[in-house]
Amino acid sequence: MSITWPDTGLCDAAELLRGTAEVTVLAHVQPDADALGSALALGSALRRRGAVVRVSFGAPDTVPESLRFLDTAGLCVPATAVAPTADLLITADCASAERLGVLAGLVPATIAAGGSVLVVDHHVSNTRFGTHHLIDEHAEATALVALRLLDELGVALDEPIARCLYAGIATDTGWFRRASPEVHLIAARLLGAGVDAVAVGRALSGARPFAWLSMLSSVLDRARLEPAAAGGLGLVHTAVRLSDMVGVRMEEVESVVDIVRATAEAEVAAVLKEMAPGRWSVSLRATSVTDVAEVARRLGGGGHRQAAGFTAVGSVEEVLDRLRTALAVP
Ligand SMILES: [Mn+2]
Repeated sequence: MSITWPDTGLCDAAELLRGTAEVTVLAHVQPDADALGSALALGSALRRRGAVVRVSFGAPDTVPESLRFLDTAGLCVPATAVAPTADLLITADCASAERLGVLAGLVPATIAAGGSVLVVDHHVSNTRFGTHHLIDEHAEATALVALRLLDELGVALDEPIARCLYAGIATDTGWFRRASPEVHLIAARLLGAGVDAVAVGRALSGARPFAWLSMLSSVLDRARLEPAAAGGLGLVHTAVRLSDMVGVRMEEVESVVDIVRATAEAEVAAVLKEMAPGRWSVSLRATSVTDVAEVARRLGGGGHRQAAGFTAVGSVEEVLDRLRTALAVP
């Protein structure tokens, strides 16, 4: 049984940050730019205020190569080097404690030791697993929630912090395609702080190993369109097998869904990524009406309306069958 605390105001969250001397900031496992960027932006601001800061995530063991340009202050430490003694634990972009992977135990440990756990997030499915919660499910990115907190704290935006926030916002909005006018204004503010948008874009999605091309060639060749699936709106899917992943990074594997989702004849796109033999991490994307967060939830996962995921064990066909069934629920 878990206890849920009510949501915390911006003012109270900022107060929590002001009073901390040692803080651990965690992103979710397999961090993306929003999770790690938000964690590093908050961590950098707190380091500047004199706190001892560690930023980490449950897996992988090192910072994904394409995200290393975000950690200019060297705040990231391996999960094994996270001290259990911090008086404040902040989680960024984590909808549940399980998303912390091997570090999930830090939540009850911190609370048991009398510390606070501040959950900063934008997932509608957030389970409110901390002691304090700053969650805006309408925010396009956790980085936007983090920025509000930094503004409340009175932090001056320098380029490294602005870069982290910009990276999170840019990726979570599909390079501003799904960004509101307000978010464009925030992006302008971040660019005004010195962010090099071209360099961020190149680091995150424009600098891929040559092996990416042959991986794409195999994986896209196996893509299938099922017009009758998803209530007749269409499903397009493919799988990235372990044997396809030779010579590419996880970043390249994660990029496949952004190509597959462009299929006009399909409302829903699914990419099965083989994490271990027969163990799959599945990315789901929807174009308009389908709520893939709900579909993912039925399969034990979660996420957002248009971007969600779940994990599954079995053959590709078995996983797809479960997905077809979950998509068929009206
Ligand atoms: Mn996010």
